[in-house]
Parts: sequence; C-alpha cells; structure tokens
Amino acid sequence: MKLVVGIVHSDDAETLIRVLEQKGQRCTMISTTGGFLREGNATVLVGVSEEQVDQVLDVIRESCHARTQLVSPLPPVAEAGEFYIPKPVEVQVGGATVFVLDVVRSEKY
Ligand code: 2BA
Repeated sequence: MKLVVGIVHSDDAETLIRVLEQKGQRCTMISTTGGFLREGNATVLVGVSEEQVDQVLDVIRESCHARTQLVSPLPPVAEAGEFYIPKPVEVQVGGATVFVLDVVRSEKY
C-alpha cells in the first residue's frame, strides 16, 4: 500500500477531492500552511494500492494548476537615515507538490 501526500493550492483542493470521490477514491484533506509564503494551502492524503498510484497522480495533475504570486521580501537591516522601498518578487506556486510513501501497515477499527 502507498500513501500519496499532495500539497496543493487551497483553491484547487475542493475540485481535487470531488474528482477523487467521484472515482471512488477515499481521501483526507488537511488545512496546512506553506513555510515560505505562510499562506494557507491544503494537504490531501490518499491511501491506495500500488497499482492505483498513477491514477491518483493523474487526477492531481489535472485538478491542480500553477499560479504566480507576489511576495514582499523582508527588509534588510537599515542604517540610520536609510530607507527601504520593498519591491515585490514573483514566485511560482504549485500546481502540486506530491510525495508517494510506502505504508508499512494500515489498520481500521
Ligand atoms: P510555500 O512554502 O509557501 O512555498 C510557496 C512557493 O514559494 C513554492 O512553490 C516555491 O515556488 C516558492 N518558494 C518556497 N521556498 C522558497 C525559497 N526558499 N526561495 C524562493 N522561493 C521559494 P511550490 O514549490 O510549488 O510549493 C508549494 C507548497 O508546497 C509550499 O508552500 C509548501 O507548503 C509545500 N512544499 C513544497 N516543497 C516542499 C517540501 N520539499 N517539503 C514539504 N513541503 C513542501
């Protein structure tokens, strides 16, 4: 068994879990926060057999889209009399960051 962990944009998460459910695939969505942007994203957990992994990856690829986002860098330490005009930089976020993990054991009670 494998655990597919997909970190996706919050705006794509609903579509992703709806399509997974339509395909009969159980999944769990967790609200998470990206370490760099400190903005909300979503982490979707999908437990599957090894044969189903590629199908899940296809759904993630089709449901999640890359976006560009503007980030204001932290100001440098300023000397007296200096001032700093922050210049936002563009970063590309997603479509999805996916990890496929081996599941050693799975139980349901
Ligand atoms: P964030 O950490 O908020 O990162 C958002 C986007 O900012 C990243 O998009 C990347 O384009 C950029 N970025 C991140 N760290 C950077 C840095 N040190 N310098 C410059 N730009 C940087 P993605 O790579 O698509 O990642 C989207 C989200 O997926 C991340 O949100 C994070 O929550 C998660 N993620 C990505 N790689 C990960 C990893 N190796 N382990 C755990 N989570 C990861």
